[in-house]
Amino acid sequence: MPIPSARCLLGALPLMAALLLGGLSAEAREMKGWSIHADDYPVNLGMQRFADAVARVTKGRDTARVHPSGQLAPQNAVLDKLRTGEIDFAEIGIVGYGDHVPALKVLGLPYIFHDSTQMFSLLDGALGELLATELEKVDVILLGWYDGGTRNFYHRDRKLAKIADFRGEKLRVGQTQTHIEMVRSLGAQPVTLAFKDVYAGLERGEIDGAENNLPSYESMGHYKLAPHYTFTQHLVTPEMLLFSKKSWQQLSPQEQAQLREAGRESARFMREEWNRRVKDIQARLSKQGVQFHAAGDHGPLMRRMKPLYESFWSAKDPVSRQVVALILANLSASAAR
Ligand code: BDP
Repeated sequence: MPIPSARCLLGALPLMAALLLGGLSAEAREMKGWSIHADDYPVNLGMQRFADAVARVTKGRDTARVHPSGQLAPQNAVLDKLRTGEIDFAEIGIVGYGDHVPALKVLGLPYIFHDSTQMFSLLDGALGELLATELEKVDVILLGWYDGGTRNFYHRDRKLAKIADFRGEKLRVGQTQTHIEMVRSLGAQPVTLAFKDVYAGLERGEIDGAENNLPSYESMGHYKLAPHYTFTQHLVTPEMLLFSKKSWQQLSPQEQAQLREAGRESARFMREEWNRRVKDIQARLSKQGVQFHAAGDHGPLMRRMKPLYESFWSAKDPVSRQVVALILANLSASAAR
C-alpha cells in the first residue's frame, strides 16, 4: 500500500476538521443565491435577510451569499440550475418562468389583480399553497412570495394610454407567451429582450418603450431614455423566493422548518422595503424629468385582452382551472363586501 506523503496529509486536514466539527453528512458550504437585481434593491434586501438566517439556523455550518445583477447565470438558466443544485436559492419573477409551471401562467395574465394587497390576500392562503405544491413538482421549494408591484408601460417620447397610442410601437416584453400576446393584442410590436438588455435596446432604438414596475424602471435607468411613464396598471405580479430541492434535502427537518419561517419573514420584510421604496419614487423621478401620465379608462385595453383569458377558461391542466376559480371567488367576494 503506498504511504501518503506529508503534503497529502496536510491537504486533507481541512476536510478532516470539517467532518469532525460538522458530522459526516453535513459538509460546510456557502450557499449560492441568485438575483437579477442590484444589492440595494428590495428583493436583494429580503434575500440577504434570508441568507443571514441560513447561517443562524445551521449554527454557522453553512453560510449563504446573494450574488446580484444576474452574475451567477443568465436569467433563463436559473430554474434548471436550481434543479441541479448549482444555485441553492433564487428570487425570480413570473416573467419568463410561468412557462415551466402551467398554473403560474394565470398569475401573468393582465388585469387579474388590482393591487398587491389583493394579490397577497390570495397568495398568503390557499392559492399560494396550491402553487407551492406545483413548484415542488419541478424540484423547487417555494419559501416566500415577494412583491413585483404594478407594471406600467413607458415610452421614449409619449404617453401610451389609448389603443391608438400603441399602434405599431416596438415594446419590450420578457420571454413569456402571454406577454408577447398582450402587446400584440394592443396593436403594438412585441420585442423580447432580457432584462439587462433593455437599456441598450432603448439606446440603440431597437425598442420604443417597455413595461415594468417603478423600482425597476428607476434602478435600471430606463427613465433616462424613456421618460414617459403611463399608469396602464396592466399587470400586478408576485415574485418568488425559491430554494433548490436538491440542496433542501441536505438539511435536517428542523432546519427546513426554520428556513421555511425565515423565508416567510424575509417576504414580509421585502414587502415593507418595497413599499418604502415606492413611496417617494415618483417625486424623485419627476425631478429627473420623468412625466407621469394617467391612463384614464382601462376598459378598452382590458377588452383587447379577451382572447388571452379565453385559453385559461378551457385550460387542459386542472390546476390552472383551479387557480382561475380561486381568483374569481376572491373577486366576487370582494365585490360583495
Ligand atoms: C423586474 C422583475 C424581474 C423581471 C424583470 C423583467 O423583478 O424578475 O425579470 O422585471 O422585466 O421587475 O424582465
